[in-house]
Formats: sequence, structure tokens, C-alpha cells
Amino acid sequence: MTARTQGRVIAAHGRHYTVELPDGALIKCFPRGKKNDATVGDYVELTMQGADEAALEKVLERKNLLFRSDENRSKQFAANVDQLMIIIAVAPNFSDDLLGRTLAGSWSADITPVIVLNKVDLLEGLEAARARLAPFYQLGVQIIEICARDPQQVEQLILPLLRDKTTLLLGQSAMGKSTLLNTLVPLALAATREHSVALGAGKHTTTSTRLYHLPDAGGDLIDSPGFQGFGLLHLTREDIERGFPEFGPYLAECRFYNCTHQHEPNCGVLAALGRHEINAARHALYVRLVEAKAAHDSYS
Ligand SMILES: Nc1nc2c(ncn2[C@@H]2O[C@H](COP(=O)(O)OP(=O)(O)OP(=O)(O)O)[C@@H](O)[C@H]2O)c(=O)[nH]1
Ligand SMILES: [Mg+2]
Ligand SMILES: [Zn+2]
Repeated sequence: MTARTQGRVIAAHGRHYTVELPDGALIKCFPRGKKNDATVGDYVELTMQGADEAALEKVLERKNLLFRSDENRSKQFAANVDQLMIIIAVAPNFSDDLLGRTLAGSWSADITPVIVLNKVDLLEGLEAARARLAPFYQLGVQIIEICARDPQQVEQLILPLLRDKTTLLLGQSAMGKSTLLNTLVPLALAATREHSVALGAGKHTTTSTRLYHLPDAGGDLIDSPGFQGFGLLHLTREDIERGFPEFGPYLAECRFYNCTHQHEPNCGVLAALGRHEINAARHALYVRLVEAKAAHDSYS
């Protein structure tokens, strides 16, 4: 019997994976049998078949898995992530709804999110973008303003956060994820493109998720294709609640232990909402997520 080797998935390409061995060798890896649920960031067990190919035998236990699930599809973003960097930009416009969902997905998976506001050189839209971020400042989320093309800024403001961690870059198309990657890892040579050049909705410049090593810092960065939806149908109502940490201090004031904070009497969250201590748009997002989940469950 061939000895088993361990490695980490650095890229997934439909039917096969690229796995990196501890010595840095890159192995083309096919899943054994039909099961094909490894994702970028996974630690896996392989049996070598020749010098640079192997069978993927087993996905080792995950620390976490960031996931999205919409009505007709679900997608694993990445596994074993220490930190999520949500990239938004002064232009094109970012979606508050998607930003809120991404944060909720991150917190409910126990991954610390950081928001990066990119393209701050586009001064015209800067104040408006900052104003839209006000609720997220209030939540205490770390928000970093950068120009991803500027190596000095990136080195000072972003690099210190990345050391010895696996960081996932996530966000809508054209926000500058791959631009930031290229500034940090020049050898990545990732393609970047003006949004106006992209051929309408559904076109992303980056087409697959991939993990890169930072050249000097020790730490990994995962670049991913932009998304247009972030369904959270796989989360239970309790998981969704964990995606809204600002509810936390008020939960003890709810009369019912299984309060859903939507219509119940003596609800601490609704009371705080009434006093404007909880942001109305955030509570509305929570209700949308819980209602989508309930509708999905009752039809499946
Ligand atoms: N003005 C300005 N433009 C930037 C900045 N960072 C990135 N861009 C531009 O924004 C466009 C989109 O950048 P990408 O890095 O391709 O965006 P992305 O998030 O990787 O997009 P997808 O791969 O489609 O998800 C490119 O034309 C970049 O040159 C910045 O700091 N300022
Ligand atoms: Mg990209
Ligand atoms: Zn309540």
C-alpha cells in the first residue's frame, strides 16, 4: 500500500484540485470516488500516483467553512480561514445588503471580519461611501481605507493584519480584490479589469478561488471571484442571530427564551430598536434572512 501524504488545497478546478505538499510541491489531485467536497484552504490526505498526481482520500477536520446557499445552489467559499477581508470600494457602488449578509455569514462561522474600503483616491464618492459605512463603524467592525494600487499604503495598513494567518478576500466584482492581491503578492499576476470593460452582469474577472503565500510575512491570502448574491439558507435562526452581535446585550431582556425578535411582546431587541440603539436597516436584514429561511424550509 502506498503511504498517505498530507497537503493543503490551494485551488479547485471543477473535477480536480491543486494541492500543495509541505515541501512546496504542487500536486494535481483527483477525488477518489464521487465525493468531491474539498474546498480551497482544506487540509487533505492523498495517495501519490506517480510524481505529480494523487488521489484525494480524505478532507481533514475543518476549523471553519465559509459557505453561501441560495435557493438553487450553494457554494463553499473557503475552509480554515482565520480572517475575512470584505473588500468594498468608493466606486462602483457596493451593496449594503450584501455587506450585511457577508458580515452575518462571517460571524456565524466564527470568522473575524474586517472591512476594507478601497479606491479612496476617488475623492468624489468618498464621503458618501463613508456615510453608508456608519452603521458598521457603530458595530465596532474594523474598517480600513486604502488605495489597493499603492504599495506603501498596503504595506502599512494591510500587511500587519495578515501575518501568519489565512485571510480570505471576498466582495463584489470590481471592488479591487485581485488588485490588492497583486500589490501584496506581485508574483500572483492576477488579472484585474475595469468594471465598465466587464461584459455586464455575471461577468467576473477572477473566475476561480486560489490561495497565495505572502512573500515575506508568513501568511496566506485567498482571492475569489466576485459574487452577486449571498444566501444564508443553510443557517438556523440561531446562527443568523449570531450574525448580528449587536443584539447580544439585549437578548437577556426577551421574555421568551425562543424569541425571534420579530413580533413578540417584551422583546429586548425590538425595545432597543424602538430606542434606536439597534440600527433599523440591520434589524430589517435580520428579518429578511429569517423569513427567507422559514419560506425555504416550508417548501423543501
Ligand atoms: N482608482 C482606483 N482603482 C482601483 C483601485 N484598486 C483597484 N482598482 C481598479 O478597479 C478595477 C477592478 O479591480 P479588480 O482587482 O479586478 O477587482 P476584483 O474585486 O478582483 O473583481 P472580480 O475578480 O471580478 O471579483 C481594476 O480596473 C483596478 O485597476 C484603487 O485603489 N483605486
Ligand atoms: Mg478579481
Ligand atoms: Zn426578542
